[in-house]
Amino acid sequence: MVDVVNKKINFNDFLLFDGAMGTMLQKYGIKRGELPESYNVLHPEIIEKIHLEYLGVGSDVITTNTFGANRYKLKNTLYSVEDIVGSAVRIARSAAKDKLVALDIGPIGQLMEPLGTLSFNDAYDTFAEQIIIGAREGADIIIIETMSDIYEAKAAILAAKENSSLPVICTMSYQDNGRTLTGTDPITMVNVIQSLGVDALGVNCSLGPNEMLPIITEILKYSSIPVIVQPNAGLPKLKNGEAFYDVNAHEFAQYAKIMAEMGVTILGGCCGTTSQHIKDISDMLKDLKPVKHDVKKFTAVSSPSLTVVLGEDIRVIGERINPTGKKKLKEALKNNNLDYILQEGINQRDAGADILDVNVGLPEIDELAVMVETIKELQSIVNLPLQIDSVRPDVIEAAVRIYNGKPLINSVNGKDETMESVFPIVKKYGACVIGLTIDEDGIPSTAEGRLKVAQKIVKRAAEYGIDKSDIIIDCLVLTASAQQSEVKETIRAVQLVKNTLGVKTTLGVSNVSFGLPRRGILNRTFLAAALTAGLDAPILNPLSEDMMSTINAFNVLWNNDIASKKYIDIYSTYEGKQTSKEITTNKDLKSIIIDGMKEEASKITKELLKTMTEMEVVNNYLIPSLDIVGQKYESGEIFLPQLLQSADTVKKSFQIIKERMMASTEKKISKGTIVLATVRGDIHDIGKNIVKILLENYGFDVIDLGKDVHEDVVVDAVRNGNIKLVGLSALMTTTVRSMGETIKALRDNNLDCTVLVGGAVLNEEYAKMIGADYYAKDATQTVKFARKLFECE
Ligand code: THG
Repeated sequence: MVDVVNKKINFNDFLLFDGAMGTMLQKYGIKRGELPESYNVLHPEIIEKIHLEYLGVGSDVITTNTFGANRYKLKNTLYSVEDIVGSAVRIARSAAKDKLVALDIGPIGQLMEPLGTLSFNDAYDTFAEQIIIGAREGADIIIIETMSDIYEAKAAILAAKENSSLPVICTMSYQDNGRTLTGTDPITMVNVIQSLGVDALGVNCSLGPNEMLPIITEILKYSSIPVIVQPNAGLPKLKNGEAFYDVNAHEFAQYAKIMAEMGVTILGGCCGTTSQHIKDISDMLKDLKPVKHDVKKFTAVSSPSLTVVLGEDIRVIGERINPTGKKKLKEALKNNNLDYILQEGINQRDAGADILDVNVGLPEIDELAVMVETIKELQSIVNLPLQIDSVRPDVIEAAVRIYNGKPLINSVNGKDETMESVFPIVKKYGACVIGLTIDEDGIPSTAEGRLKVAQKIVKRAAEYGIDKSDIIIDCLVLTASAQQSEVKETIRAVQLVKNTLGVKTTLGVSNVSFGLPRRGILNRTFLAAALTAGLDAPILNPLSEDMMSTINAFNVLWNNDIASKKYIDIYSTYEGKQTSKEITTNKDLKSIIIDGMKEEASKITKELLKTMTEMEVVNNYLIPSLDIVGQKYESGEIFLPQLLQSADTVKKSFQIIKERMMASTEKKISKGTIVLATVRGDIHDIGKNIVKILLENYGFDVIDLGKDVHEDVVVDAVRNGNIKLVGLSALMTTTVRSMGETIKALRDNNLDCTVLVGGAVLNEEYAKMIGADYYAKDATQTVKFARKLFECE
């Protein structure tokens, strides 16, 4: 019988994890290409020995050997998830005795939609399978680690919480620019992941302890739950074809001490760390007490790479994705014309909105399906946090579940029934929520009455475990035409609620003017008054110049815009803005590509081909737009998701162009053919796949040999295709050597091709050493190089 007692874990004290599994397995002779997880079945005694070694030097928690034990990574192996996870947990469980076993959950190894093909639900099912087995076999903790996509992390956390009652820890891996691969920064990670109800969060892998310090500093500023750090033993170096890490145990423990003094309470090691590293930390911790880090609660919503904090600046919530009074939008919703909605989102973003309200409630459509579709599409195009606006709890839940980030729910109110149905969703999915000051008795006519409702909402929310920092109160704007005497009561209420409850506030500003002429005049005047009362996040039409300029002016007059800098920037050379309608209809292919509007791209490309040749479209539109996107990516203005979205949009144009060319002449559009392969022994092909997408969208033909490719296969492909450029990738420290062997095979066969290499553990120096011609540090570099090579021919 397995011991399935759920141990109490004391997160108030230090908790010491173990170090690397892979590094220890190498010590015990694992070979390149061997699946580390297969050792659970083939050599359980070695896995047990490693666990015992870590326990022997003071680990409180050992981590199961299940990093890659998911159905995708095990697909073409002899092993099932059941075998690998089941045996791993049983080995750890019996080794651990009264110490803790953490079920290790690593990334699936596929790109999530819309970057790749893995859907949110598939990711969830994949994780759920691992978690159910792990929990059944007696794991004490679930550790979701090395996540670089926060969407995948969310799927894993939901799977853990819905399929077990175990504590959940989640760590993400950062690049040296302080963000994860898909662009998440520390505040966003904390805001999203902490809200999903994990027990601890932090950083692991990719970086050494020194490089992690600035990221840890940021995380500690925002996290009100325990923070965990598991660094690599430095940055990878290469010697004799193998990667190694050179921060020794003593030095590693010194860093761990610094981290503990900063407020980190859970420590351990990732790649390159051994039992010696853990021993030194264990010894070091004996003289230390956990340090409480002070965290100020904050109110913020997040997209995957942008967190909007309320209260620091006036934050604009764009109201335009709402069919009320909008004939065209109603039509678009009925005809399932998502492009129209996406364009509304883009226009509002470009006009300066910080958050977008999304309301698709029309009686004649399937609101739930349309909402989910709209959220999916919108979040792939517009990098702003979204506000989910519906009166139906089922619609709200479906939307916040698939939302990538921390959303704002619009709304709950003081009615018992509404609170009972919406608060559980707010809590479970870690959202912010707008609380309307209305209840069973209607909208109180006085400010004091509305405060009472707001107090009731905050109190009831607390019973569900929702902090008031996640509540934004809306004191409700009445229309001047119908309830003139109560308009100023709303302004008074904003002030009263803010001062009494200390919550952030919002108002649907444009409500004030319904039924009166020249609504803009009333809207902007009311807005100014509400801002002086302390309104934090007005819901308004950002395309209205009057509204946005009122906010800019307010920020000068209220001393928010220091030295009027922003105001002067905007207005010193200002010559009036285009109106919204012009923005919408004059879209050219370049901005469509930069915005990533896939469907529009096909349409406009067809238009352009009426007056231009195929190559003119490619050279005047497609390539220059991709260049702009590439520059934005390099400068950190956009991140991988946006880069790939634009690349995909170009693909749509290319399809049209290719079809056209096939139909007309024999002319080839291909700019050259490139062979890509992930080298022998390595099954991590995300990097190679990203490169492939980009190359294809620049007009190159790609022969993708796949992953774990033997050097002979590469040689054959290059010879048969008379290939001039080969791209090789390897991610693992154990497989970079295959890269050298592949290059050697190409050279030995006298093939006249240029070889470009890339991968996480590589660098310029090593690339030279193994005889590669070029090292590409990311996908855009590969494209740059390919263009140079082929355009010079
Ligand atoms: N509080 C909260 N949410 C809200 C409101 C609120 N959501 C809805 C609404 N009020 C805020 N949103 C809008 C959206 C559109 C308009 C007003 C408020 C509007 N539409 C024009 C009309 O109806 O004539 C059409 C404008 C156009 O075509 O551009 O005015 O108070 N929490």
